[in-house]
Amino acid sequence: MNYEQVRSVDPAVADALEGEDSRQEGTLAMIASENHVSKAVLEAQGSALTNKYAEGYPGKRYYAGCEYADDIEQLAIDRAKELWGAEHVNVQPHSGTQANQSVYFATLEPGDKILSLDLTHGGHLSHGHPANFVGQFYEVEQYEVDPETGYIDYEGLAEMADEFEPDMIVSGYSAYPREVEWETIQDVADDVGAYHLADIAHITGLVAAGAHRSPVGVADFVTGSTHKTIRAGRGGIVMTSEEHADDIDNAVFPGGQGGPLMHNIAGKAVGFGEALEPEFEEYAQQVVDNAEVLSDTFADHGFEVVSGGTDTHLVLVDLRESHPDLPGGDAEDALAEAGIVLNANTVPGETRSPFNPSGIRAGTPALTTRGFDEEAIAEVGDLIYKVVDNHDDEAVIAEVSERVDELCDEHPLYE
Ligand code: DSN
Repeated sequence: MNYEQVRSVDPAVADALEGEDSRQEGTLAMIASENHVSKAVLEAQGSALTNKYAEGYPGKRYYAGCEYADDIEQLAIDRAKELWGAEHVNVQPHSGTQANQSVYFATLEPGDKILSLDLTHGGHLSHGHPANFVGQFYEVEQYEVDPETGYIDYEGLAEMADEFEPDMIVSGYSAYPREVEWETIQDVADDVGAYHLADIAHITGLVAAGAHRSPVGVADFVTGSTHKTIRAGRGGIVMTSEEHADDIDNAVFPGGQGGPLMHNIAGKAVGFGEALEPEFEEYAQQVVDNAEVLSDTFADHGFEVVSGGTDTHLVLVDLRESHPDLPGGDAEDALAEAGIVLNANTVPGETRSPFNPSGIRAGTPALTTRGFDEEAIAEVGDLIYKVVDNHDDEAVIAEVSERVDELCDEHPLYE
């Protein structure tokens, strides 16, 4: 990117912006929630719409001058409906967490009960962690994955629901590598008279492309982020049926937010348009194929892969068996030194602190955007193992770093 204007008024920020561009170009982005949006999405997000207030919804705004904001928001809505097949879509949430907040606000009273997956088993802060508003405003109980298989313990979930009688069951996860049985969870919700929120933040793109089964039309509410696997402008989205449309719209605005971030909604519209092109299906399938190869490569080296593999875009490794003295945070640091950027993650049955947990999580969306295929991903898997296994050997880290530089050059970003 060219930051000529920024540089002329603010060299310090221009330096940091250029630094970030170089960092993204010269490292392997394997944080499972990240991706590289197109230049078109970047341009839309950087547009003059950042100047515009447009409280309300298309055709029903509280300010004048919203004709282009209306066009853009309606395009984002229409494209989202086509991508996910939803009856009603709200594209205004500033983030996935705020999308979730709007669903809780639309359906629950403070003190109502939420049943969701434990954070250390792959859940998300906004599903009920005590440090998040959800854990403080609502009564939360949490289900887990089966300790033997690493898959959601659907029977345990049903038993907990019978006993706890939740008002809301949350499915959809941040560090769960397997396909989710939305219908099974919906049946449990129906049995106990609870709403069902499916948070597909991580897998929006896989669901849109048919690479993961869809909860749209199954769960009462589906939320997501728009900048992860779907690769559109940054923010969140809520999908629901006509029945809940007004409640959700009122819960987003004025319930939880003021002016929508129209520049980000422009980025959503552009990214959704790109995802409607046939190539996006190939991209999403490649993301999943690459994750499977990464998982197999890890397993061949002796890493313990949680659940024994993946059906999605991410692989979760529990380091306790193969590298008992290496916490995930230390592995993350060594990998970052070699130019491989991923995150330490808690694992089911976590025994360490969340600040330096027992696992690492690796995702393939961003590398797949750069054109990494199965062969290239297998090599990345080898490099990750090499660094983890030699995390205190500077010579090995330097050698891997050189190879990472070459891989980045072979797969340029924003040519
Ligand atoms: N920060 C995201 C993730 O990494 O999973 C979730 O919000």
